[in-house]
Amino acid sequence: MSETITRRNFLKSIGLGSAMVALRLDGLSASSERTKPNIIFILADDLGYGDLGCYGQKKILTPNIDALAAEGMRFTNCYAGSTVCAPSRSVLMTGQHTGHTTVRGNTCKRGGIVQDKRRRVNLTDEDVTVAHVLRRAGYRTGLVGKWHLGGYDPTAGPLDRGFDEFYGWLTINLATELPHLYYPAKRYRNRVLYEVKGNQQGKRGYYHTDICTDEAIAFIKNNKAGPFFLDLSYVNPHSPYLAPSHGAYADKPWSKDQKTYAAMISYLDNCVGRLMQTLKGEGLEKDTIVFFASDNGPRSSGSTKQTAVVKFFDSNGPLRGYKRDMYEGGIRVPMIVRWPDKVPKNKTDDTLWYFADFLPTAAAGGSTYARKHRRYQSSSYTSRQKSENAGPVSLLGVFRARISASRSLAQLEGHSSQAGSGTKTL
Ligand SMILES: [Ca+2]
Repeated sequence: MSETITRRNFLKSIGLGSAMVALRLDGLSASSERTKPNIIFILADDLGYGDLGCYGQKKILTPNIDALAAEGMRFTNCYAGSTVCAPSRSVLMTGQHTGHTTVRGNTCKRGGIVQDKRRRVNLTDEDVTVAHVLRRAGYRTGLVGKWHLGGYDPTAGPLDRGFDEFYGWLTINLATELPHLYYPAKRYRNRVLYEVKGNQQGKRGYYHTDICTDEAIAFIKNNKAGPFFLDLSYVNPHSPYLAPSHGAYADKPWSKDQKTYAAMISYLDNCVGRLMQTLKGEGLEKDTIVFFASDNGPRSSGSTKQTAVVKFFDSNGPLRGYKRDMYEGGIRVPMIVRWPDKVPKNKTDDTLWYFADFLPTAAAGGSTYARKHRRYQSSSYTSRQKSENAGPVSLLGVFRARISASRSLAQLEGHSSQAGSGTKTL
């Protein structure tokens, strides 16, 4: 008989069930007033491994995300939770693989709620999310954008699953929501569904990516005393292809869909730039870990036009397959981590890890978590390296190892530079 992990057991096991919550992230100096860094996880939707300049993209401009990579670590072997949206996000939120996490597909065959001929399940009261863990550790937790883990259950939204604040949308209703995904008439602000200015009566005045960015910036400013956890879940470049303009691609000899797809990614990139400017402006840069990833590979199914677009841009890079395919192109995703002075700059790293490792990394409770629950968890980069089933673990050790290696290298280079300058004095 397998043991069931309850939320209470889980929190108890990682030391959060008691009043003495001592969780902290390593890496900050003892003299620092802030012992818990802010955490921002930026998630793109259906962005391919090859869609960013820093991952080899030649046609689409992504200078701001490339700058994140130049200022941090770019991982080449990071895997999403699954090949489609909902289960990938469920893995990210719960730290459990798709054999154990509750939401294992965008739709399901039993359980859950049926609506519009689709059956969906939701994260349950028993599920523990990274937001639960960080909130118990003193973090203000916010989700901006796409949730997709509520099924059709209105009582399973982000505010019911560990988040203090929510600005966005719940579950796709394909018939009514998808055509309006990028210019929504209504969005949630916490539990209130409000009318979005500029998008009433079919008008297209306020692009969804701008809405998300504005809400994210407001969340950062309102919570700058920290610590905060912001899950910023954009929908670019998920279909339907829709952008405010074709921008830098207007005069390219491309199809309309190709121009729009490129513009959607560059628009996302611009919003990431706005977000980073906010962090700098508020003096939060060094105290904030920024993750950037995609929830699965580039979309090719749906129409031959979509396939033509992602093939044109080589959106899966050197990998085989696309979204929904259990091949590398469906599940291996861009992953950048930026944390000044705590992860090295401009470092490409082939460490093997995946979305389930985010929870223990964020909580720095990985070792305890893995030890207690290894039988429930998949193998992780550590277990693959050590050939044992250790379960998801914190990546902080990888960050520390790489930064110390970089410092050693810098010291060596500095030493040889000094030696070099010394030999020049004739
Ligand atoms: Ca997706």
